[in-house]
Amino acid sequence: MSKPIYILNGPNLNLLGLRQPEIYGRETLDDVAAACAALAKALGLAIRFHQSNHEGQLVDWVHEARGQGAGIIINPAAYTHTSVAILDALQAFDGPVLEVHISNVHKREVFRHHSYVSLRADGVIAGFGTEGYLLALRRMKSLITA
Ligand code: CA2
Repeated sequence: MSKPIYILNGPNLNLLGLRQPEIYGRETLDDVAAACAALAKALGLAIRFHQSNHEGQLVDWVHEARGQGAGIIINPAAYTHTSVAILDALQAFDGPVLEVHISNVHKREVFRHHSYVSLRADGVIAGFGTEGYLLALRRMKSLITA
C-alpha cells in the first residue's frame, strides 16, 4: 500500500454540524471523515483523518507525515490566520499540500482573508462546503500520480 494522505483539521471543527449550520452546513466531522474514507477507497488512496484543538498537535501530525505521508490536506481553521508554527512545519514537508476551507473566507471578515498556510499550499479550496475535502482528495490523487 502506498503512503497515506494526512487530512488534518484544526480547532472547533469537532463542532461541525452541531452549530452555525448557516456557515458550515449540517454534516458532522464524522460524516466528512466517512465520505473521505469512501472516496479514498475508490481512488485507491489510504488516509489518516485527524482533528485537534491544539496547535502543537497539528504540528506533530505534519511532522509525522514527513516520511510517512504522501500528501497533506489541511483545514487549519482559525490557525490559518495566525499560525507561523503550522506554516513552518508544512514548509519542512516535501509532498503536496492542499488547503481547504468549508466557508468562503474571502466573503467573511477581513481577518480571515490572510492565510499563513497559503504561503506553502499547492492549492486552496474555499467556499465549496464540506465537498471541498472530496475535491481536494481528487486533486491530491492527480498530484501524487503525476
Ligand atoms: O471555513 C473554514 O473551513 C474555516 O477554516 C473554519 C474556521 C474559521 O476560523 C476559518 O476562518 C475558516 C472555524 C472552524 C470552526 O468550526 C465550527 C463549526 C461549527 C460550529 C462552530 C465552529
